[in-house]
Amino acid sequence: MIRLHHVPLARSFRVLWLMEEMGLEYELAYYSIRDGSMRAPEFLALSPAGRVPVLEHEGNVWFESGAIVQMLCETYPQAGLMPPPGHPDRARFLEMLHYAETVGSLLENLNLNLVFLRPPATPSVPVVKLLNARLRASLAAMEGRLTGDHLLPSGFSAADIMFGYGFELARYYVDLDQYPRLVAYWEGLRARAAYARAKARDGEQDIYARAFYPVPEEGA
Ligand SMILES: N[C@@H](CCC(=O)N[C@@H](CS)C(=O)NCC(=O)O)C(=O)O
Repeated sequence: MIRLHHVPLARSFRVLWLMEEMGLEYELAYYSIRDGSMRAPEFLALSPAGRVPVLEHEGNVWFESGAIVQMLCETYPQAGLMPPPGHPDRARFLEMLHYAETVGSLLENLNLNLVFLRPPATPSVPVVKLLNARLRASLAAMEGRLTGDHLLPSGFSAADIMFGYGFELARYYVDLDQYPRLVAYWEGLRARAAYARAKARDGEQDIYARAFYPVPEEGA
């Protein structure tokens, strides 16, 4: 039995997409970040920080998207979505798996400031400016490095799922037209049949109410 604990459009989408790429059969348990369900004792027993994704897999419980992605790639090596130890792309694969969370943590902090903070609390403009600049710099660095259709010279891998997911969400905070290579790369990923199948099961997101969240004006 495989069950993914999932919030639409959250990092659990990485695992959903990977499982579609692998052709696995799985159930989804849906949550919302907004309704307190992720602070219920039953959920905290699965996920110590009350976060998604959590994957129940054949009697084991795994959390942290990067770890789950790596575990699935190791459990199903026939899917060929991870260069094994000793492969020339192995180091780059691991770098990208974790770089995806450098981007993910910036997005998360922008979300906290601009999406989840409730009045009378107001976002810190200097902090949001800094987060936005760091997000742009982390994407620009990848724009400069990308040389082909995928992050690894050997082709599509789970690293594209980890990083590509974050690139899609960056559109809420930065103008993606600044990164034409990454946009072309992302268009290629979105065209994958498994991505479309994952999107069909993702569910209605209730995180973002707007299409774009600019850096607020000082004193606004
Ligand atoms: N590094 C963790 C981060 C997980 C995480 O923060 N997930 C978010 C959704 S994208 C979450 O569950 N947030 C709920 C909360 O912060 O209360 C991972 O990659 O799995």
